[in-house]
Amino acid sequence: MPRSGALPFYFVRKGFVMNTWSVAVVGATGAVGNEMIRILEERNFPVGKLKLLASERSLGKSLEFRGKSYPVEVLKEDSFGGVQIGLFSAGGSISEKFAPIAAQAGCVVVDNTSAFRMVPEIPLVVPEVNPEAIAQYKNRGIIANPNCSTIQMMVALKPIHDAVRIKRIVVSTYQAVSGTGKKAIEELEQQTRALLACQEPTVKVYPHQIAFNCLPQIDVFVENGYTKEEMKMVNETKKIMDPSIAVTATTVRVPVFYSHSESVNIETERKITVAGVKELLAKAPGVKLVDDPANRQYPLAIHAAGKDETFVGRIREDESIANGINLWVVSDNLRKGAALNAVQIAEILIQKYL
Ligand code: NAP
Ligand code: 3JM
Repeated sequence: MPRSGALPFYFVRKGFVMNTWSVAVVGATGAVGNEMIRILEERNFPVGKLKLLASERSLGKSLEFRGKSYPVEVLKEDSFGGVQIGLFSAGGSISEKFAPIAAQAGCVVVDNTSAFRMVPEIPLVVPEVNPEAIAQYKNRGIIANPNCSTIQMMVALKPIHDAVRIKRIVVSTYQAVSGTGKKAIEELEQQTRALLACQEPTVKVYPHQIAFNCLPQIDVFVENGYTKEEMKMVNETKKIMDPSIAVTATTVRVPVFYSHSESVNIETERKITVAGVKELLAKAPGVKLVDDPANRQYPLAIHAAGKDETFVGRIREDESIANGINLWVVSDNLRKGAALNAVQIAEILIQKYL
């Protein structure tokens, strides 16, 4: 039952009763918001009323959902009356201000930003890993969606951790520009065109040119010399999977449009063979094993783009230590890394809790 007393709307269709929900997408015109709308449609989420919210810049725009056009409305403090589920992806400061306002109005917020991820009483959820944490939505009316790079790593590592306990993770990421949003997608395209036409590229979104380059900086630097993105991977992994796991990360932006790739090295308490890891991952929820080096088959960003699974391959024993494994993990950062994970959380929420 929704906390607000805002009752779900029941309607009868072709002889059976269906329960629908009033949903708001905050940041609907953005890269994540757009994917959110597509995934709600694809998965046939029981949307009754749909409210699309963005900034004044989007006033007058409309977006399609199930063949119908919906106007984009300006996000305001009174936007959440009667809304039961809010899918937020308009940036951290917007979530900090508006998620508590929405929760107060009785809307359960699934927040895609880093604003609430490390707040102890707010659950941080990857449905394949810790779906039981969703029950804690009651604490503040907010559920946090992890960072994209953390999500795909958790999906791949959870079965291994359950089997042989992971002690330490060393991860390096190769992250797509779509993780930064629609302006960054345009910037990579424009810089690539400019450079191929022997013109000066314009550098606006990133601190340096991203086309034909790799930037070892994602988000801002913090006091310990790491970036905030790197520390998100460290802290979120501990909160989602196990606080005793040691994690160190290097996060790199690469000139790829969609899908983040990761080189992941793990040290485990008990020995596991490559065959053992493959056996576990072949049946792991949300994972697709692509590991056939003889035929040059391994996960690729261009193949993962537009897909729901987390692709894992290049599984090798780390011969430099007793119990070590290397893996290559690739997933669509806007889907499993953001919108799909949020919609999966909302699905569990309505099936089990509301
Ligand atoms: P984007 O393409 O730049 O889109 C930003 C969205 O936020 C747009 O809809 C924009 O509306 C809206 N917005 C900006 N300022 C606003 C305001 N003052 N009031 C209302 N709406 C406002 O960015 P994105 O890639 O979709 O990412 C958005 C956020 O999602 C990020 O900042 C991040 O916190 C989060 N994110 C999370 C993950 C994850 O891994 N979970 C991944 C990517 C992003 P206009 O079009 O009107 O400007
Ligand atoms: C702000 O690829 C990326 O840059 C990560 C996605 C992202 C995030 C996030 O989810 O951690 C982009 C911009 C954030 C944030 O901190 O909310």
